[in-house]
Amino acid sequence: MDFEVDETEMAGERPVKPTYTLYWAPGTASLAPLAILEEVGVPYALVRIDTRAGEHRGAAYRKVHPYGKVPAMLLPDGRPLFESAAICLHLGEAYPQCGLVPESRNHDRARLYQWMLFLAGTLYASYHRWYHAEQYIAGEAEQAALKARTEEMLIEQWAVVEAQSARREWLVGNRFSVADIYLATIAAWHPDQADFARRFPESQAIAEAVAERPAWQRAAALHEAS
Ligand SMILES: N[C@@H](CCC(=O)N[C@@H](CS)C(=O)NCC(=O)O)C(=O)O
Repeated sequence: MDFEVDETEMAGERPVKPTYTLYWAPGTASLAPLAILEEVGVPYALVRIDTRAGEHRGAAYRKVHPYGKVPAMLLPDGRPLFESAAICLHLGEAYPQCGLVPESRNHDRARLYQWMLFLAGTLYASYHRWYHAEQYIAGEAEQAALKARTEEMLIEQWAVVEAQSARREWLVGNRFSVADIYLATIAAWHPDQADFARRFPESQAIAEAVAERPAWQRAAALHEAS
């Protein structure tokens, strides 16, 4: 099975050949690397993966993502990279002039890794369990119980982020970074957005600040239009 590569110039007016290829699907964490590509302003191509049709499980896609998940990315040299947080961190580090990651010798860089892994490994995993309880346990009652417990865990986990963001404009070192983009991506998955805003006003403020950025808006428009 071959994928249709959309070489539409997504990065503004630059008439250049794409260097990155992002494999994406609506409603997934591909929004985060897409927003970062837009922030950085490098040319890229998009390949939409039809997860409903099971395209992500096919042999062709598994050459890009061996575990068959979205997102994944081909780097300019053609090598694949998967795990949304790794893609975000790599893009941020590849363009230090854009300031999306703190300097490598700065302690804030360590904090950035901490929050990216917490968001991706802990919160993302909880949302996955909440939305796809059937992948974790059989039986309707068991799934309902798992979801209820996961909702409690989500509250506990966001409280950790919230305590860190209190009185700070951004999550890491008081400057915008890939962690804020990742936070906004994950926060949008919360099943009750009003409750989220009420419980976690600082995290909500970060998500809203990210949503004001033109790069985010271009990326979100693509995700939402699909
Ligand atoms: N840890 C991975 C998780 C990727 C993941 O679970 N992606 C979901 C979409 S949010 C997916 O591909 N689901 C399709 C499936 O599992 O069938 C990442 O951050 O990239």
